[in-house]
Amino acid sequence: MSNYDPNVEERVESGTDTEVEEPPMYKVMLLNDDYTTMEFVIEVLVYVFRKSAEEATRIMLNVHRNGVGICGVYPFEVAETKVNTVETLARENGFPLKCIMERE
Ligand code: TYC
Repeated sequence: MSNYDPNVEERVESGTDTEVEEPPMYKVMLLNDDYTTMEFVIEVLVYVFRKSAEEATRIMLNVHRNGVGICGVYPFEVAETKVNTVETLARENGFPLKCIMERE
């Protein structure tokens, strides 16, 4: 027979107080430079970061004026893929555009 007794409550130890851990998130940022065209940066923001043309223009101008700007915040592997895609597209098109990621 089993030892199951419906009158005995068992406690489950979860190990931590927090039941669900959120994954760490990473900001993906573009850096300004003097050679990449504004049009190319907007295309990258629309194609890679799925921004509207208006939002892409706003982000591009923010980077152009301030030197750096956030394109989005993602889990590690999504952020890493976007950084690699931006840098690959930039090199293929002869631009020095830099894209970096930083833990939030
Ligand atoms: N500064 C560039 C220009 O005047 C435009 C630019 C914007 C480049 C954003 C890079 O991440 C960048 N052509």
